[in-house]
Amino acid sequence: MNELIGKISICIERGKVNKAVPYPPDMKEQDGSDELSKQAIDSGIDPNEILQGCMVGMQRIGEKFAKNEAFVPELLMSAKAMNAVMEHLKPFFQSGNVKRKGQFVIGTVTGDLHDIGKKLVAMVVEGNGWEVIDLGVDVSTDKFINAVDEHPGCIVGMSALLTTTMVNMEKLIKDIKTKHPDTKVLVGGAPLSREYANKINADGYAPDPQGTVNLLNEF
Ligand code: B1M
Repeated sequence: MNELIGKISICIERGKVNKAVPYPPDMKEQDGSDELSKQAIDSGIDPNEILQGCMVGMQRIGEKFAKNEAFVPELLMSAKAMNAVMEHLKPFFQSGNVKRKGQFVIGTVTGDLHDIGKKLVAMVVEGNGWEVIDLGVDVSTDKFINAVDEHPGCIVGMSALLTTTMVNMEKLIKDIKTKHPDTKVLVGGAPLSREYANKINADGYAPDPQGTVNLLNEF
């Protein structure tokens, strides 16, 4: 792994956002994910590689959390560090295309507050020529349905990161399709699978942002 990307991974894992923030104490006054990702971009490193480095850091903090070696505040700092990188990556993923392919409504499902993956999907979809309406996190059935009312013909995307919230997707899909039978609903998020998507009558499952774009382009 490139040295800068390795350092970015560590910043994500440790929740080191920028030089000014004194957290974590042993990294005080060192560059954080903010400065390092800017340096990486300025030195011509592919934004996709920077993103891969971030995912490694997120994976590591997730594993520590699962082993009770890290707790929610640490996850929050990692999320902050990742958001700082995403601010620098946004222009690359969103650049270019006229928004003419259609409208994509996306939200993290009821009960779920994870939004980093959903934001990445939104960014890449937008960069591929779709208008994105991001409903945020903990999105209720009513909010999804209102968005479909307001954007007839849109395609809906749902994200879930928890095994306890992915189960909410089935009812959300049923309710949306009861009111808008022709609306296509795509689902994604770490605990999901194609089999699960089929089981809950989703119209498609995407493991990542590019997979979402590929599915959208098929409709
Ligand atoms: Co939480 N968390 N978290 N967390 N968190 C996980 C998901 C967990 C796996 C950690 C672990 O135990 N190893 C675990 C879930 C276990 C499970 O259900 N099986 C967990 C838990 C338990 C919890 C809490 C319950 C902890 C607690 O309070 N005790 C709590 C729940 C809060 C809630 O939602 N109600 C909680 C809270 C949080 C924070 C708020 C602190 C923070 C989120 C901050 C934020 O998002 N703004 C957080 C974080 C950061 C994580 C980990 C460490 C990282 C998640 C992440 O951002 N990954 C995570 C462990 C891990 O993933 N390794 C963990 C990076 C992101 C780019 O990947 O989101 O997978 P991901 O998105 C990917 C794909 O999944 C896909 O594309 C993205 C890019 O490739 N994708 C889609 C995502 N959505 C899509 C939608 C699509 C298509 C593709 O639509 C078509």
